[in-house]
Amino acid sequence: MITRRNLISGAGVGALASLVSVYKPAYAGQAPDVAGHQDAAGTAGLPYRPVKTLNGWTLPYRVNKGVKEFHLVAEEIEHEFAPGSVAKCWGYNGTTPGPTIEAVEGDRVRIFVTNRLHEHTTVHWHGFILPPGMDGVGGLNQPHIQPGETYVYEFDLVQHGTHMYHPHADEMTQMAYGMMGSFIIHPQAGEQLAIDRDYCFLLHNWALHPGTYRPNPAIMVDFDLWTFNSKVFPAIDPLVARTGERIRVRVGNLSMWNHPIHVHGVEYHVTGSDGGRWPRSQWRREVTEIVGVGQMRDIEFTGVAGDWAFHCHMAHHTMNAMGHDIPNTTGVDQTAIQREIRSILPGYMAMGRFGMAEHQEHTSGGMHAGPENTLPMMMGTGPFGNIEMGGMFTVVKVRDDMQPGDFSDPGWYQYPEGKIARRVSTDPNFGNPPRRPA
Ligand SMILES: [Cu+2]
Repeated sequence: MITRRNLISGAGVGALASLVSVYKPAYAGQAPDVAGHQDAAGTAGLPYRPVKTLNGWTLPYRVNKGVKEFHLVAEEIEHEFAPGSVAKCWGYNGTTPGPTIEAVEGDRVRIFVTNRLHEHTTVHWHGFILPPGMDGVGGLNQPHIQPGETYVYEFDLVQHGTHMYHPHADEMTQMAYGMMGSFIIHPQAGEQLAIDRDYCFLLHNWALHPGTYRPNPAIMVDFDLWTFNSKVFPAIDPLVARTGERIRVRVGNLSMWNHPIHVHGVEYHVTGSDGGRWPRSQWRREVTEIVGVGQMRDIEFTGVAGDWAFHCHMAHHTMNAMGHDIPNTTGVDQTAIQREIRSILPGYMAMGRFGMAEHQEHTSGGMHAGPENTLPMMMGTGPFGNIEMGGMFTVVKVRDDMQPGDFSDPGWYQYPEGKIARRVSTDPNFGNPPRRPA
């Protein structure tokens, strides 16, 4: 058993060295799969269950005389939010968010940061208890890392929990372009209650205005894209599990809004944060938990067979770019104006008289094509039709026959006979529903 105290003694260091040498072969040679999926088979022998980063990957490391060495590279990248929308973004090691860093409480880490941007940067280790010279605030804690330079950070991990890393230099711009990553510290003593699937992702917003190719960092409120790990629905990976498995989802927020994270079909417990896994007495039962700007929240639940929506409950955050300034057309008969516009713009179709649902029908039908490089406001098709979502939305897919460690998409849920809402009438005057007397 390694404690903080005996780590400092020579015997403790030796014990740590032999412990970390166990990790090394597990990750040795593991190539980052930028397209999106960690190799579960490459993690055998780890003294912890690795996290699954939605649409992301985990940064391999090497062990140098008992110290875990990581290397981050800050650089400009081309990023796809979903097919049909790519942009020049900034990230780490080729992706936004950057790769997830995973280590264990009690580890000493050495993190090299190479700056391939054309302006200076730093990295702040968000939520970490560390010496002030390692905290990464440019100008305050260290000189800035100039273009082309490599700096090294080195500190002990004295806590466990869900953490993040991000620049603390021209922060507004660098984060607006996508520079951020998750940093998970596993508890040294193991998990008191075992976790079967451990997911993590970061919340973010982007001012990628219709028809443009670079997010605008100066925008404060009018964002166009709302993302889980820099992806919008339906490009966000589903959270898959086997019935009865204990699932943890770790959510960090580096966007400029708070996000009420809501899961259907289960009552979950909020069980942790950057403060680690909380004592059981502090767990709270919720169905929606606000993850505030700069906060981390861990939620846990037991998998129930089915397809369950998992999303931010701000309705505009499950939409893609929209014209916020257009007049409200609900209830407005636009037949006459449609006729007039068609005389100059053949094929023009007015929209929105009865609501906005027709938007997805029209865009998927090839009408109302927006500016280039612009996603429709609503996307995604399920087994019963358009899902009419975008942005911060994905699906928890739980199946009885999902193999442990299998994260592949099982397709849509097959509903048991008679266990699905169904049509009983097409007459609007059907039945005799009670109405409040006038
Ligand atoms: Cu939100």
